[in-house]
Amino acid sequence: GLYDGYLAEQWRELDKMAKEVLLTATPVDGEKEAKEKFMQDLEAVCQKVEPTAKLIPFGSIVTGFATRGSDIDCVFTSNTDSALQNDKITEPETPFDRHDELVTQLQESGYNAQLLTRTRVPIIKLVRPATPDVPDSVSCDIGFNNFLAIHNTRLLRTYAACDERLVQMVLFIKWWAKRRHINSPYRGTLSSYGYALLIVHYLINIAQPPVLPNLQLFHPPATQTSTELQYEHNGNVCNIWYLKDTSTLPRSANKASIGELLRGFFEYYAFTFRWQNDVVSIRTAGGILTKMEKNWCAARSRPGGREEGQVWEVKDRVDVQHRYLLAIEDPFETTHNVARTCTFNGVGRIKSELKRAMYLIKSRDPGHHRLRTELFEEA
Ligand code: 3AT
Ligand code: MG
Repeated sequence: GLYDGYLAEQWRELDKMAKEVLLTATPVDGEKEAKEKFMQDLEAVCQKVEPTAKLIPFGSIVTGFATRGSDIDCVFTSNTDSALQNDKITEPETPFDRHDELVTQLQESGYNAQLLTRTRVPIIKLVRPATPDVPDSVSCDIGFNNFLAIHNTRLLRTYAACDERLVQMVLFIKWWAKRRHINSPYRGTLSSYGYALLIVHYLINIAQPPVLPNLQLFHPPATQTSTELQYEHNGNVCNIWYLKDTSTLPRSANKASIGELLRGFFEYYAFTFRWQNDVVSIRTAGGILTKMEKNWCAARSRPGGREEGQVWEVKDRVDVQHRYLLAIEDPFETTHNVARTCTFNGVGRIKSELKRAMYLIKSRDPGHHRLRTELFEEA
């Protein structure tokens, strides 16, 4: 009917835009190789300090979610026994602690390297300057104990291999979120990793028929060794199993275009997802848990003064503080809220950006001029 025609028109416009965005957002030719070369050179310098040093990449350079100029994330490992062997990654028994020596060596080798020690764990930050072939300067973070990130990166990479629409959605949403300034965990909004999890949840549980299967719900074969099932991190045992060989899975029965899926994504998070109560949990059947059942809201009796910027709700005659305003459970470290960086104002901005996007998508301006010019307008 009329409404179907109206919807189809919105999908078509978004689809056209998505193609344009993918052209601009995709890294330039040779960018991935240049980033890998940069890491190899760094690794060689690290080996001057610690001969067994290896840099293991994670994040968007591995998942394929990298946009133009996006950063390089890697983790330093120095113990060959604990290094990456096949699919096994374990934390080193004696963590590397000569960070200062390493930074000095990097600086002497000509890198502009800095040790950040005020962070929860030490991080070395470097920048690969722009070159004629790769015109964006690229920053690089070397971490020392975020081995779990290697696992969650591989989970996302495996999802990306299931259906190419995941990468396309992530690139579009990241490009939009960056332009609208709602992709800065240090400034109260959500990391790229958080957006990727929101999209994975949408594609597993909300899009019908599903675009992605839930890889964490397949049963592990009896032959799996314990290092492939569990990983101990910060004293928590994480269940890290997921289906890794997806070659025998059937293709998704969902044939929706990117435009249709993007519209569905915006509509779901702008109007259907219950931000107050729900936790996005991609490992769980259905994809949603509640803050109550995860104990992600602290029940307190009504205190004298409320902290500013907190949301309270009266339940069973006590005030319930929503400790996490936006809740996205990490797929492996289930006590970790990936969206814990989001402040009250940050969540408000994300929500209003989602609604704004929906409003623009639905606007019936001829040729959708407003959609084209305003959706990606620098906020
Ligand atoms: P960019 O291309 O850098 O924007 P990305 O996919 O590399 O996107 P991030 O740089 O945000 O994403 O994160 C890199 C990886 O670090 C992704 C994930 O393995 C890990 N990570 C990031 N944020 C979190 C978090 N809040 N909790 C757990 N792991 C995280
Ligand atoms: Mg990154």
